[in-house]
Amino acid sequence: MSPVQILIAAAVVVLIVVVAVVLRSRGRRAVSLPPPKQEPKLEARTGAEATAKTSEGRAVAAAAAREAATTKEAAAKEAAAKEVAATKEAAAKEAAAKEAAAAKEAAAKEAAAKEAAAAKEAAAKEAAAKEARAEKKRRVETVRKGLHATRGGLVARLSRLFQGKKELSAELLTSIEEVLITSDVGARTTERLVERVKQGLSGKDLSDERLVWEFLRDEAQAILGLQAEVPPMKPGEPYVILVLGVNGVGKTTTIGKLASRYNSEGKTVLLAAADTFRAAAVQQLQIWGRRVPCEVVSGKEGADPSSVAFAAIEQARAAKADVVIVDTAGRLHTKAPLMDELKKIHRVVGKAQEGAPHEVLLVLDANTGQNAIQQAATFREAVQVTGIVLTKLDGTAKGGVILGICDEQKIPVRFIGIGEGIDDLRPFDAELFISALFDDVDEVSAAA
Ligand SMILES: Nc1nc2c(ncn2[C@@H]2O[C@H](COP(=O)(O)OP(=O)(O)OP(=O)(O)O)[C@@H](O)[C@H]2O)c(=O)[nH]1
Ligand SMILES: [Mg+2]
Repeated sequence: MSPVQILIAAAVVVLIVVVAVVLRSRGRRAVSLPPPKQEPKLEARTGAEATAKTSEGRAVAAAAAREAATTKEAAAKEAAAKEVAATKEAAAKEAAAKEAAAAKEAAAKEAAAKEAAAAKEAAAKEAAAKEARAEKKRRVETVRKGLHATRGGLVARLSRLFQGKKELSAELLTSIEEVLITSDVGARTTERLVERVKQGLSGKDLSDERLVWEFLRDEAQAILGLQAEVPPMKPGEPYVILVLGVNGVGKTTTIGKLASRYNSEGKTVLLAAADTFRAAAVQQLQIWGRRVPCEVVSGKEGADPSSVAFAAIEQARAAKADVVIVDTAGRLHTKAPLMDELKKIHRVVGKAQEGAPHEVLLVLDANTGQNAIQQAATFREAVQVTGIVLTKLDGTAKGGVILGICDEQKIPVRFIGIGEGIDDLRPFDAELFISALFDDVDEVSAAA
């Protein structure tokens, strides 16, 4: 063999050996490894890879899908939550709106109800005020009728004086003084009033008559505005009124009218006939007792007037009567025994009932003018007079005396008598009296 052949042969041997070694090593690896997979063909391998890739992709896709699903779910959840929240919010809003609307409606209803109530109240008030005005007008009219003569006298004369006057002259002042004096206003009160007129109206334009009447009204109001202090009535205790006054002024008549007033207020009244000097006096009171009607307690003719008053109060206490009115004799007040007797009655009445007499009313006849002022002075020296009853104002032009009595004696007027009828006694109301006397002066001046 040629060296070349030898070389080739050697190379072949080496190759065989190498191949054998390689094969062996592969065979050994095949033992430790899982049965060798048959080397797939290229297309198969590519499929597997693709499969592997696909499963990976699927996993990824699945993951992605899962993620997507999760995201979707989350989104859905979020959306649902949002929707729920939105629904909730909408519901809340709707509820709030409903509530607000209901509240508004309720408020509107309440406001309307309030308004209606206020309107009703206002209407009721207005109606009451109207009625009160009408009632006041009626009362003023009644008193005005009663004061007809005084308006025709004092007021008409004053009115005539002021008519056409531009200023207050000395001559006008003298005329005013004369009218006041002759209307029984009283000397001292006249003097004071003229002085006030001088101060108040000097330098003023008197052609505006309203000014003059307003001034006179105010002055009269200041004099008559004394308030009577009347103690309150206590249930179960008789309220005792002692009635004084000279002969014929109207005591018994006033007592009858007063009893009727209290009776119509639902009070039980008892009259004490303590004028025991005349049988006719007792009978006159009994007639009133039947008219009212109320009980009359009397004693024997000539009995002690104090004992009759005492017995009447005892009877009233036993019978739980509300009011006892004591009639007294009216003999001339200038006789000392009468005043002593009145003091005694006053004392005894106080013993019969604590705090009695609750009122001591002095009855004065407006017709007696100046004399009435004098009577007031005399009676109040004997007993504490708490109020005046000025009677027969309906028949006199001298009603101006009321100014003198209040101004000089400082005793408040409690009632006025404006007629003989049972209803012709009015509680004295200064404002109403002044209105009845001075208002609508044109009427009196036209009538004068
Ligand atoms: N016009 C009018 N007459 C009245 C008024 N008050 C009383 N009289 C009348 O005056 C008269 C006398 O009244 P009386 O009540 O008897 O007087 P009195 O004070 O009791 O008299 P004596 O008991 O005698 O002291 C009677 O005719 C009454 O009708 C009144 O306000 N106006
Ligand atoms: Mg009498």
